[in-house]
Amino acid sequence: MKRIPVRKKNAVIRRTQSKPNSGIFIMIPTYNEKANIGRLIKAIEQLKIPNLHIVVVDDNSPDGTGKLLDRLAADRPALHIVHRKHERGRGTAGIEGFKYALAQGAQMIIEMDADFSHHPRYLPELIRAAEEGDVVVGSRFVAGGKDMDRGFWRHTITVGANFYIRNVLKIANVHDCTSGYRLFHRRVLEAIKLDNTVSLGPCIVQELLYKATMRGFRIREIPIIFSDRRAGQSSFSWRIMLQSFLMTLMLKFMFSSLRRVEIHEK
Ligand SMILES: Nc1nc2c(ncn2[C@@H]2O[C@H](COP(=O)(O)OP(=O)(O)OP(=O)(O)O)[C@@H](O)[C@H]2O)c(=O)[nH]1
Ligand SMILES: [Mg+2]
Repeated sequence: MKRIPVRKKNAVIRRTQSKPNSGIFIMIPTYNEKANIGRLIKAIEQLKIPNLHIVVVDDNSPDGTGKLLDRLAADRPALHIVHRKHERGRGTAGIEGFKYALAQGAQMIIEMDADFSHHPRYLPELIRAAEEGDVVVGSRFVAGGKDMDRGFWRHTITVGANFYIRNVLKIANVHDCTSGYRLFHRRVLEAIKLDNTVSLGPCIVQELLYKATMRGFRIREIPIIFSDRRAGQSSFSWRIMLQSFLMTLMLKFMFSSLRRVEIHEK
């Protein structure tokens, strides 16, 4: 299958010349994940999930993740790479990946991190649970889930952040609001209007969850054991934490008037 580079603003997208399909897309944002991403892609392939595509959005990682991805994609028609040359940020990268998957005709889109904190062994269960929910969250804080190996401070920050977000944004029915391991049905991402998102960084996780609940979509949680990144440098910083804290207030301020409408089928 011939690969054509498509230029879109600052992004160079490599995609296959195939008709849009109706499968499942896994969207993985990467920044300096050379030590993880190849192994993750192979681990996902071993699950042999039918009609599965992977789209990786790389922000010109200095460690050469992008070049590695191009090599991997050369003989994998179901692996799509979006290279962003000048933009940076977990938030906007994720949105770019979602938009790419929607344009390809994806019916379900799963987002996950590249560093094995989100283990691929949970993918089949996420997909199964999608029969009962519009969004399925891989959750550390339901029975059977766990936040493992993360050290006292990271764990405490995660628990505190969840308490804060659940209460400020009033999404008490979701136990793990900061989990970026999730499945969305296509209809959810279409309703959320991805072009109107405001989060640049990791706060995008809360923003999409908040907007999905405000629009009445059904959220399901399945337990996952989250472990610390397998390789590479942690990107956590106090600045990111403060940004997320303030962004949560801003989300409340900006979007609390979104109507809670029941738009899911059933
Ligand atoms: N494209 C893109 N991906 C990013 C960016 N920042 C982080 N990511 C990716 O987003 C996912 C989550 O980021 P992580 O660095 O794992 O964040 P974290 O889990 O809170 O913290 P650590 O695992 O301790 O680093 C990973 O796959 C990252 O490679 C970015 O600026 N651009
Ligand atoms: Mg991580």
